[in-house]
Formats: sequence, C-alpha cells, structure tokens
Amino acid sequence: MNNFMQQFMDQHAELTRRWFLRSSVLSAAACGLSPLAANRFANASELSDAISKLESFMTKPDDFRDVSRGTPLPHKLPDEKKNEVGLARQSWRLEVISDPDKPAKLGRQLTVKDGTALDFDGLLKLAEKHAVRFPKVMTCLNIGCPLGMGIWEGVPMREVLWMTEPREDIRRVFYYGYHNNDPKQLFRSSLPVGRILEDPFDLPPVILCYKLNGQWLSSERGGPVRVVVPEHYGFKSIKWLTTIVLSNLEHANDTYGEKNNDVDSPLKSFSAVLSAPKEVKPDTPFAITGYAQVGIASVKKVQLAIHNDRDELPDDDKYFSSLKWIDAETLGPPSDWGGGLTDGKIPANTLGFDSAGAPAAWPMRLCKVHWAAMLPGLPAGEYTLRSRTVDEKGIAQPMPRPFRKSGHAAIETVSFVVKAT
Ligand SMILES: Nc1nc2c(c(=O)[nH]1)N[C@H]1C(S)=C(S)[C@@H](COP(=O)(O)O)O[C@H]1N2
Ligand SMILES: [Mo]
Repeated sequence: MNNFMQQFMDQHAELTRRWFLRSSVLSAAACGLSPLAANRFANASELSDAISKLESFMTKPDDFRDVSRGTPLPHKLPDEKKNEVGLARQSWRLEVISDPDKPAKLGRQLTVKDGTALDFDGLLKLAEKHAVRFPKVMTCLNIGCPLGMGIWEGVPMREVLWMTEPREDIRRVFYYGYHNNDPKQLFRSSLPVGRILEDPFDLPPVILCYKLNGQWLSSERGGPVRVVVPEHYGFKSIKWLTTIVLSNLEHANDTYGEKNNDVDSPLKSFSAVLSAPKEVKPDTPFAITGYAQVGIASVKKVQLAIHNDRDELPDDDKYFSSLKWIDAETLGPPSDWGGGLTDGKIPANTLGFDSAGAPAAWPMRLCKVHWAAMLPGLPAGEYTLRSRTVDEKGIAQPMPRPFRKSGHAAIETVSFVVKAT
C-alpha cells in the first residue's frame, strides 16, 4: 500500500467500515505522479467524506429503475389476475417449444396443454443441483446509466433446453414473457444456442432467475422468473418469462432490434460523475466521486480531465485524447455490499467470489466500480470536467465501440464554476 493510502486509512478508520481501500486496487493510483497526490493527502477528510456518501455497491431490488413494457404493466396487475395468468410462483408455467416456422428437432416439448410445462417446484428441483448466482449490473442500452446492481440467482437455461431432448436443427433460442396475451405487446429476445449451452471465457451462464440479492424476484423485477444474460444489456434479460422457443433460425430476432439497436453488443465500460460541486472557491482543492460501469473489456483505470472553457478544444479531437488525463482512485470492494443482502455480505458460492466472500478479481467485470479524486485548486473561471474509463487493453472510452446504438459510452461532461464568493 502506498504511503498516502496508509495514512488515509489510519486517519479515517471510519471510512473503512464501508469501503476497504485495498492495496490491490490502488495500483492505478499508486503512480502518485499527478499533481493531485499532494492535494489528496492534505484534504483526506474531505475526500473521505465524499466517499462515505457514495451509493451502496448493490442496489435494493425495489430501488432498481424499471424498464417495463405493457398496457397494463404486468407487474401492476392485481394479485388475483397475476395468479390467473401465471405471474405468481404457484401458477407460473414455462413452455419450451420448437419454432413452428423454423422447427428444431426435439424429442419432446414442454407445454401447458400436455401438462409437461415446467412449474416453479420443477425449477427449484433443478436449482438443488444446478443453481448459480453471480453479480451483474442491469443497464438499458438506450438509457445508458445502470438501473441497478445485484446478485442474480437461477438455473442455467441449458438445463431446461436439455429437457426437450434436442437432436438437430437448433441455431437460435428466443424467449419472451407475459404480454397481456396481445401479440402487439410481445417483447422477445434471442441468443445463439451455443451461448446457452456453453459459457465462453469466464462468463457465468444464462439463467432462469428467481432470486435477486437473496430475495425472491419481485414482480417488478420480472418475477416469478426472468432470464438474466450476464454480458448483455437489459433487453436480453426478459421478465415474466413464459416461453422459450428453440429454432433453426440463423439470425437474431430480438424485438429491440426493430428500434435500430445493435442487439449483439455486450456491455461497454464508461465512467460517470456521482458528486461534484457546481461552484468552488479559487485555489481550493475539492472532492469528486463517480462510478464506472465495468464492461466486457473490464476497466484498468478511470481518468479525469479538467478543461478551462475559455481555452479552445482542437476540433479534430472527437474523443478528447489531447486533454491532460489524470488517474482517479478506483475504490476497492466495500465491507458492506448493501442492496438488502443479509448483513451486507455476499452469499456463499457466488461466482466471482472466494469462500470468504471476497471478490476473486477487482474490479469485477460486468459490474460497477466507484472512484474518487481530489481536484487541485484552480483559478477563477468556467470549467468542464470529463471522466473516462481505460479498458484492460488500454483503450480509452468511447472506443473501441463508439456507436450509440451499441450502448452508451460517450464521454460525460460536467460543468462547474470557480469563483470567489
Ligand atoms: N417482458 C419484458 N422483459 C423486459 C422488458 C420488457 O419491457 N418486457 N424490458 C427489458 C429492458 S429494455 C430492460 S433495460 C430490462 C430492465 O430491467 P429492470 O426493469 O429489472 O431494471 O428489462 C428487460 N426485460
Ligand atoms: Mo432497455
């Protein structure tokens, strides 16, 4: 651990109740080359104060932002109606069928009509042997900022796929949920069958999810059962799941694709400010905090650049690479993960965590990481603050995939004024 952080921790034991600032995560900050280093030390209490006000790492299920379609919204139906249409654990049924238009060769289908559809008890039976849980940030491709961060638990989708005794002619799997029995309200997502059968690299499986942060999945979050696809934006994680279709279709057929979205784009990394003052006094260092979404290419570091608005920006520098970028401190794993988890602890056997509940790697891919920095005192003026992630390969945001319809990665700008009061 570097000297600054050691002293920081000694002086601010308070802070470490929520956030361990571990040496492993400070490698980026350890290059105390930046002019920020000295200021950071001198203003440790202001920085620790800002850090202590950060959001919790995990989000309580009720605090997620909701992106739901349907008139009426399925989760707003009265309980009686929910029970009638299979939106309650005791009445939930999952059909797994062959696509009538592009049939897959199956030994059997799971259907309500034949009494072979999977019910919730059947799912929990599979869970006894196959259940997994893993952390994931849920982000809408179109909204950009995360809706919430949680530990999702369920049964790998491949387990129910194998129940159909598939033989041949399966290339695509698509799936949808309860949509008021109105074809116009259908919201469908799809994956190549290979992604369901096998988990590439170190990704968790695609799951039929029934718990979030240790609690039964609420109706608003898509309960009784939703799909959760670890590496994708939210639209692949279909709520109120009723139907899985095994198909010989050779391409994606996600409803989201009809709105010009790139439906094959995995989660990107980006940084955003959480707290920054609107106005500061001249020559007075100040604290700011933020988070980074950790996409498929991970996050090596978060950087900040301050620009005096009176200075012109070069107009051939779309991604602001000519600004002077300074590393922020990325914060380590919290001691209390929040989100309504029992005792704020990670449940046993969560993928990506060791037996003591500590993350195997940091930051955790497909999650978030928080950051903080003391900015140096500045002369009076109007300024723009930018932050960006640099991924594992050293590629800075918004590259390598800068297009908006493959997910948000544009560099955020935050304005502030430095003036004497
Ligand atoms: N059945 C169904 N599933 C759905 C949706 C929907 O409208 N209907 N919205 C999707 C989209 S676009 C997103 S971003 C996520 C949002 O998940 P959340 O509401 O749990 O935050 O759910 C996805 N699953
Ligand atoms: Mo979305």
